[in-house]
Amino acid sequence: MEGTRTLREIVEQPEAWAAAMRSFGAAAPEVARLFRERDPDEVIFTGCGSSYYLSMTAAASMQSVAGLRARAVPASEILQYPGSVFVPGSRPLLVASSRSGTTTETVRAVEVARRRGIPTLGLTCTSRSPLARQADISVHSPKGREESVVMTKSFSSLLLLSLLLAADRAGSSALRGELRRLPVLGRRIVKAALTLCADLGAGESRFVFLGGGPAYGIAWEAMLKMTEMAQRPAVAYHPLEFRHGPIAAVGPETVAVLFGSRAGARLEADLAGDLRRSGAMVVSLQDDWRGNADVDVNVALGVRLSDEARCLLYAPFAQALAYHRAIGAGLDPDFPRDLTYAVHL
Ligand code: F1P
Repeated sequence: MEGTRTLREIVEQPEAWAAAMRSFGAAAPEVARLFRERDPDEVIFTGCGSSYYLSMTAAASMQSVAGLRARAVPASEILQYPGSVFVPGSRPLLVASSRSGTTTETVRAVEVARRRGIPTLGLTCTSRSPLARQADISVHSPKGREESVVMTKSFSSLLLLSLLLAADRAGSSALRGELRRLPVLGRRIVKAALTLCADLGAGESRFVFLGGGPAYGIAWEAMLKMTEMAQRPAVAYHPLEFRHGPIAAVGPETVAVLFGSRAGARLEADLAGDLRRSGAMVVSLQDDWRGNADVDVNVALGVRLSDEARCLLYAPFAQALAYHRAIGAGLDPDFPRDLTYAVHL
């Protein structure tokens, strides 16, 4: 049957998260030593495709919870424009994520960093990979590896590793406690996502994904999933940026999915109203149902998590929506057109 692998891997996510947690726990002392010895004043997260998008969420979370300067940069930029990434005199640490551990740009970005004496940490689903060999330390997502070309459980389990890293750097037992709840919460969320998304957007042709702060990376990942699996036009923006031009192209053929936050709840609710008035079908995901009542589909997760931890639970909705729209269009999500498991240059 079409899409069986992808569907299975979406469902397997909570198990992969639990395994990633154990794996991070085992590696934590070594990671702490690297930070202690090298004392970085900045963390640069990198990767390609989904691994770059998870880096965006990781960087936003690291900086806001640990107060450590952090940003995400596509691995290709490190290769081509290292001078625009690394600041002379600073002490960065590079965190490179890659499911395969073989993507050329990511492996080469680690080589570039090493040549500059920059410490490197790899996050990967493949422990015996060029990335794992190149990086000073690598942390493994043991159940994140997929058969499918598109990244689902690898994305969320690598993201979880990076959030655990942020919680560790922050010394935040609150965030650690939240992350520990995710495997159990995930089972209910994955089921809910697959049910909710079965027909959602089946009649619409364009998708807009909006998320701010840590959810910005999730919005991009949702855009990528829709593009890869369902080959539907999709864009991603920071929520309030959307009024600055892109809203002009919204109409009844548009589904706007808002990955809501606590931090921006009120302004995001106003935006949802404007999107609706522009004719879009508005789907709002947040923790609390009171966040956005005036929308077409109101998904209240009811999980009482911080914006950083809740991001991980948004991923299954992004994946399920793209999966169902691919199946609905007669496409096989397991074999997206012109894509390979990893890009080798
Ligand atoms: C990254 C990636 C995937 C994308 C595509 C090619 O791979 O860009 O996100 O879906 O299939 O590879 P990796 O570096 O995480 O292995």
